[in-house]
Amino acid sequence: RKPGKVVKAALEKAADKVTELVNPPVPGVPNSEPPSLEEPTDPRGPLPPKADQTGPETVSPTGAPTGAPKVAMGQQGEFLTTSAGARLYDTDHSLKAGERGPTLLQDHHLREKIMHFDHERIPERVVHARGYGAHGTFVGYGTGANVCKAAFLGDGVETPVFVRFSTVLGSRGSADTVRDTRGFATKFYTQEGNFDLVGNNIPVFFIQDGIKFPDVIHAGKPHPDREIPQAQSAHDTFWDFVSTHTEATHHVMWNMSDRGIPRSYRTMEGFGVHTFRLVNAEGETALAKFHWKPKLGVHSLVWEEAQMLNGIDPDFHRRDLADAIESGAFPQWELGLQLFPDTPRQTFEGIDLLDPTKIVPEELAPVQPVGILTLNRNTMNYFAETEQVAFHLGNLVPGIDVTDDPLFQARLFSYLDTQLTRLAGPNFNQIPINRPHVPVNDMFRDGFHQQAVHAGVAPYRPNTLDGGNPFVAKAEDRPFVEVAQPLPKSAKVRQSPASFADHFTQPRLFWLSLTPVEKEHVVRAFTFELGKVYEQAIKERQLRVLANVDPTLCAEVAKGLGLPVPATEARPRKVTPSPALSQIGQEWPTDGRMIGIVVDPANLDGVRTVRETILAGGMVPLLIAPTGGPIGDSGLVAQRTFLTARSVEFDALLLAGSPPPGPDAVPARDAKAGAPGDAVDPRVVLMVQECFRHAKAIGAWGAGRAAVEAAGCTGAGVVLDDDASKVLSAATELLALHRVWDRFPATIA
Ligand code: HDE
Repeated sequence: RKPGKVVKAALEKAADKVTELVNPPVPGVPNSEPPSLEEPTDPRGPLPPKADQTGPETVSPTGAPTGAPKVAMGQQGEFLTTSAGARLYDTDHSLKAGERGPTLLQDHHLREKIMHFDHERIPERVVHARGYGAHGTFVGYGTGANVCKAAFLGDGVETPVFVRFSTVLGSRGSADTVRDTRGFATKFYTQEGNFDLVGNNIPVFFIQDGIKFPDVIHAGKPHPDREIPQAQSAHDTFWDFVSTHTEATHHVMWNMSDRGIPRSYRTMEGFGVHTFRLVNAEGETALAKFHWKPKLGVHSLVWEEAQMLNGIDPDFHRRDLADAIESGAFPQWELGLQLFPDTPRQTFEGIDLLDPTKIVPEELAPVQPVGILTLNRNTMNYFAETEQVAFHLGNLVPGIDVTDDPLFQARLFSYLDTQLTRLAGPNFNQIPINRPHVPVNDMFRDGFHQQAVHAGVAPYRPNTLDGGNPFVAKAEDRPFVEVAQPLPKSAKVRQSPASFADHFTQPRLFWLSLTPVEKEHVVRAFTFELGKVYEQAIKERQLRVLANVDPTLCAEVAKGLGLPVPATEARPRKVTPSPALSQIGQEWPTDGRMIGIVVDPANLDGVRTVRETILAGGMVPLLIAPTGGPIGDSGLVAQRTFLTARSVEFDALLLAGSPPPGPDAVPARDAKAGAPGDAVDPRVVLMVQECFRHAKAIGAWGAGRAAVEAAGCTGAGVVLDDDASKVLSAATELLALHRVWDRFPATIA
């Protein structure tokens, strides 16, 4: 009467039999599962997404609203299912012929789960593989409207954006604080389609013609035989290339300067590098260079700090950006334009605007702010957003057009082409992070990973079957129209204009614009990098290049390398320095700067007030104590311990106490009993010494002074006082200058 039950009972009996046969009981081992940890069994509704995790705007592949929930949330649905939606009752055990038997081929869930996992990785970007992204908004000031008709620059117009910062040379898993150029790519989801500004934190490039891009990258990437070194330029092939391509000198000068090791993405300038052509509503054109100016100022790490961070916290820049956004300290950059008349020669003050190895000093063409970018939302899924975002210089909107810069032109091909491999087909603009926020009505069809179900029968124009749709836009519908730029009267040639041959004037301009301490850093960086080169001939050749830039630079590097200064005919060119190129000498807001406070739980004098004042000033106080968690019953909590804290995390260090060595402290090897340092935990002493070496402000009050004394650190930027508030205000003043450079006066004039 009840066949279901009968069949079930028979099946269970048979299964028991099979189990017994295949998996005979082992004496002493119970034939049952170990007790599992308690887990929730009742399906619940989705958890509300965190405020900063609403994910990318999701419209349909054709741009029409989907009506679907904004974000497909993983781990939030009621039941675990297969990818085809069938509910699953177990995902921890494969289907086996008995508990100890072989796995059955029929286990669809096992095969599907492993198959999908096997294919989770996509090729990393061929350059800029290591990156980090965040969402935000751009608000136009309206000040650019007289030169550019792009709607997103209009007064108060708010446009969603996604920004991806990156290093260039390293693999996806490489460290953040390597010496390298940084990418600064912005996708503006404008009401006229996506505009991608794919820039760097250095305003010039290594090469003048895109055809050399594979060469410079092959030289910069690890050596092909052993695949070392990772994510850096301190090796033979890089210096072999740049010493034989003197057009790279300007970019190399920037890389060897502090710009190559930014303190944070939040303190980095961005540059569009190439000259663009802007068009206003009247059809008038102007040439322009794009700049991003960070509200927090331009700050860098010092080299030793950068090297230490690569080991201590390889995700330093990622963490810094994500933490700042999470805490509500939204980083901001102003977008600015340098404007030049669109003359037939396309030069400005003798500088060739089509040469991407040249800048135009800000003193000659001031950067005019046209809008502000705020990053205010972290990604919800790294892969879906940061990894799958695809930037392309050809994504332009009405009012912004290309120029004939030969580097720009080659990029126009590369950024489309590269996605075919990386994102596996031509439909990458249908991936949510890449979708425009306006309707898409292309006539592209089919292809791998097609997400749209296109209706209609006539994806061609003109047609009579689909009502003539889609129509081409008329002038009043604001289409993108290329500027009718006249072509030069010339034969086809494979050569560059004569002006491209000047490779040394601007590197010299850069060098002479730096302060002595910045120059010293450049010298040390060249000496370090060339010191890692094996081939003597390469070092000598690079010294000859430097002789063309500046005799002092060349002589100082030669001294460090222990090589003779090359004889040269080079006569220093006359240049007018551009103070805007220096990072030192201004005061900047201290918002978001990290201040470590070493505390001794036995004596918390002044700690609470100092902590609250730091927070009220928009900075981040981090209490460092012998152990983590609540500090006694003070209500204060230690966020760092002597085991987890290293100096490189902090912009300044304050000491409210000098805690004795903790139980887990390893004394210095050469420590003598009774030495002054003995009374203080050696890790605190090390922290003070490192902060001192890295020219950071150090302050101590009360018992904290003993730790500074034990570290043997005195002089500029070390503030000792009995009054905790006075110490804090002096340290904050020093922070605004970024570092205490006076501590180590530079020896280079
Ligand atoms: Fe790129 N570049 N590039 N580049 N570039 C790529 O595109 C290329 C250049 C820049 O966060 C690739 O989607 C060529 C200059 C950034 O996703 C690739 C040339 C500048 C990013 C490519 C250049 C840049 C890229 C690799 C010489 C500064 C990361 C993956 C003609 C203005 C974008 C990808 C992101 C990425 C090619 C030169 C900036 C291969 C051929 C100059 C910020 O298409």
